[in-house]
Amino acid sequence: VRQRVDRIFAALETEVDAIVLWNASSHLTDSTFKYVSGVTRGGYEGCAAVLRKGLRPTLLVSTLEEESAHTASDSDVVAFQSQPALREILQITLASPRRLGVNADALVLAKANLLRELFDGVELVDVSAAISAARLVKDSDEIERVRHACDITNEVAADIPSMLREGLTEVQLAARIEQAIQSRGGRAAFNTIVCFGKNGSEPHYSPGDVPLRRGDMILVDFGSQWSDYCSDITRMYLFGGASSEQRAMFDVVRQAQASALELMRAGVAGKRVHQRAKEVIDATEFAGRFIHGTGHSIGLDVHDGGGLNDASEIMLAPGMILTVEPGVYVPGAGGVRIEDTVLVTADGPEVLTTVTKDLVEVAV
Ligand SMILES: [Mn+2]
Repeated sequence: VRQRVDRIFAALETEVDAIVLWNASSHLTDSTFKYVSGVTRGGYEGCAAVLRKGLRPTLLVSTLEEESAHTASDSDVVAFQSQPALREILQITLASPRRLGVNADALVLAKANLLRELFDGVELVDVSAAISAARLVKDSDEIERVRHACDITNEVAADIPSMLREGLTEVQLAARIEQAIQSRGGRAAFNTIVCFGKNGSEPHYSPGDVPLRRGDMILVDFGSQWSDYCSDITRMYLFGGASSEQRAMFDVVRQAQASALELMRAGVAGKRVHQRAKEVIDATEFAGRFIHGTGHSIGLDVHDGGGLNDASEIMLAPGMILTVEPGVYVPGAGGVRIEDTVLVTADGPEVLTTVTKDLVEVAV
């Protein structure tokens, strides 16, 4: 874990006296706090971390989470009882810095303003690119945690056919899936997407009070989070037998996903993987129906920085974990997406979401 801070400083383009991570309220926390400390428990609302080159991180934590903070490896922990006390500790820890690195992707403006108030004349330098670059390549501890999160999703996906009943609603199926994740020691990494029939045409559809009918194609996109690390998977099911139209749509996506997966090798540009998936789909009757990027980096966050799309500047390297998830979407008819969480190794791609990706037809 100590090396994670070194990796951030090694990727910096501008020298800074220190980097300050400062969480706001619960959903506005920077998961980089967990990355640099390796803590395995706690939420760290309002807490801060000070990173300095060659030194162990200093975690400034609320007394509400002091015990959890001691699960951090190789960090100094200083507890505070109030935000004014935290500000004082920050001033003592940092003395009078000229340049402070901040993660512009995750620092709220109120905290940035407070830093300027606390440190007269300080220059705040955005170091988010260095943080992203460090986090993009996972170490062995991170890989094991993602692997475990994927094992949970594999087990839950294998159980989905047995959950299906005529009349079951999308929200009810989503709840069953999330309960199955929790009973295996994980929690939902994001709100589970369940689409019945034509609702599959919207990639980020929110499940509704829609009952399952015979002949519906079912798209389920979910992920589990285990020990703070995430997995992400999309699988397709058919309640009954597939029509030739449903089968054709599925087969195109299956082919596109297989072609993209082949390219998940060290040295290949992320952009190229996306182009390959798009080429396969655009050569069929579904041309133009693939309307999003092919994948995203995943780790502490579901969207962990960087991805596989036209604007991608990523060059694949061993230790990167990304999703590969092409799809086709036909408004009024439905959609298909197939998604795996994939580890790039020196020997090629390792698909971590190993459960079958066949279109599973459930007898009704
Ligand atoms: Mn995804």
